[in-house]
Amino acid sequence: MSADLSPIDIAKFAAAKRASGFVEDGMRVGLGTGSTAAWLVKCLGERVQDEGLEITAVATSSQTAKQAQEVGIKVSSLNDVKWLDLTIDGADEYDDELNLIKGGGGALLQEKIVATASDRMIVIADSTKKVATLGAFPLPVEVLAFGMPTTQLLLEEMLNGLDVMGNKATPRMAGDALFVTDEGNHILDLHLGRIGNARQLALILNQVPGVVENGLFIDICDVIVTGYGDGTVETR
Ligand code: ABF
Repeated sequence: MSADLSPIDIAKFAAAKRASGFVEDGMRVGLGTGSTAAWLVKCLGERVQDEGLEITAVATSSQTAKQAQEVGIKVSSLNDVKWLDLTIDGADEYDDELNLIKGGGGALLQEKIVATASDRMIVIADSTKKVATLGAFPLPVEVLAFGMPTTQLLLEEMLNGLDVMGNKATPRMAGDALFVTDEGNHILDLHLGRIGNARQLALILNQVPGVVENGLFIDICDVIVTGYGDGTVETR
């Protein structure tokens, strides 16, 4: 690991390195998306090269699939593998109940399917991702392109009728250009500030016609591996 890494990168690498140790020979492993997950893929690639680790991986994005193949990891599809022993992925926020906001990288749909189709889900994150209450990070919601912008209006109407810690939701398109996911859907960012009842919101969001999935991961994560800028790691 080169000496000129920032403390955040040291933290991400440390978490990824520790989590890579949970992967055993012969496992079917879901590989996440994002910069922390990229460190994980790098670490697993080194184990493939150094110790002949043999795993079957299912990637949560085309970007992860490409990186995994480049480091010699066998990549398959969830349709072929059917179920996974372990998924390791990043997160944008996590709280004390291990509930997450994910999807800032635009891969939330595949990430949630893969994480749910796993015996265990491990999140790897730098310590800045820990929050008392979810919501400071804009909540990504994946919507069908077909329904836009009507779906956005329906979402705003539904959210404005909800008490999400008294914050007025201002859903808007991610970035300037319409962000299009691997599946051709769009991502809306909900700037809620604080989400008082994430469990309730996760259920309600998906009732809005045109919403495909949302970035609230409730009761999915089993273990959090947190990395710190000094290279130390905490697993819980
Ligand atoms: C992915 O990792 C996304 O769900 C999440 O948004 C992102 C976190 O990115 P990073 O690891 O780069 O902080 O799993």
